[in-house]
Amino acid sequence: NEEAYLKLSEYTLNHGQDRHDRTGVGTRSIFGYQMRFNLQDGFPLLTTKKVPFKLIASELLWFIKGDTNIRYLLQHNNNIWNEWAFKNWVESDAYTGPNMDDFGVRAQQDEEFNKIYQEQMQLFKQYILEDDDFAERFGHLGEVYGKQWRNWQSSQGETIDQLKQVIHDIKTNPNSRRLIVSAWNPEDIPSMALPPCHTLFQFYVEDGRLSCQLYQRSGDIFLGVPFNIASYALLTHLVAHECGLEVGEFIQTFGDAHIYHNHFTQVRTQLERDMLALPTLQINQDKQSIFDIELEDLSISGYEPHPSIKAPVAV
Ligand code: THF
Repeated sequence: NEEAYLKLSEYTLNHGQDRHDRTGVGTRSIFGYQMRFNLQDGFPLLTTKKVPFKLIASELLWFIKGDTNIRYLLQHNNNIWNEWAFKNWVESDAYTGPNMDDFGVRAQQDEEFNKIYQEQMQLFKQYILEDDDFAERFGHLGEVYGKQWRNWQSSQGETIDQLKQVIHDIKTNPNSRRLIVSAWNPEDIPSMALPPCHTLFQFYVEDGRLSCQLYQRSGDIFLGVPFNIASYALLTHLVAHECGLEVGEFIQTFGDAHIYHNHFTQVRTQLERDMLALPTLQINQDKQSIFDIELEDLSISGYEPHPSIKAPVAV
């Protein structure tokens, strides 16, 4: 389980190619890789560093609701998508503050600028939370996961609820080879803050166990991937719970998996640590449907990881 993740980190560090990337930070990258997590062995929340389960759960519930506005995330103290919405604001006519060009890279290199950036980000969060019009205008990330999972726009002007449909199909036709949800909508790519990294996932039912495989076109190994593993493991648990199935495996298949150049020291620190016992997930048994589950209905127990390791996120 966790070992598969540590092997990916180690392999990429030792055998990856250094490349330039869109964010300007630079990565070491490999192409084509697969990890398997047996969900019967425990919930795959990494123990070699602390991974914040509540942030993962609130992000997933946000997708499941079909929401694409960061306001819900901010209401749950979840800041992981702020930079992408912030970018829309500072690049718009409505923004009159100090110049924020290339803020992601500059905030890391220039302490003076970082202060100014933090101030603007604080303001941005406050406006999103307190001003409905502002949130409507700048809180949306475009047609991202929530939109494609729940409200895919068809050429006939209808919307397709892929998630509801796939759950229905798992219940009625578990042997189907078409249990797929796609977030990759070529028509919508230009309007997205960030084209979906989790391109497509497929379910598989065997012996009363539900497995899930994700095809991920791009993975930030140190920051994003630990979130992604836990997020899809949680999704698999929630869908299994609704369908009256046990959980099987989560399989994560990558296109470009990479470590950012400013994460190398952190990765090495993590690789020196010993793995600990995996936690277990509890879901409120009074709720059956994935669409009724709220943050309070989910908890993790037996999680005593090594301390968290801070790292800057590339925008
Ligand atoms: N962009 C990049 N460069 N990496 C990503 O992982 C990523 N995501 C989402 C969209 N774009 C991305 C955002 N997901 C963190 C975790 C997940 C994110 C973004 C940021 C992060 O900073 N995690 C910290 C803790 C954060 C906190 O406590 O607030 C950590 O230590 O894990 C891929 O989904």
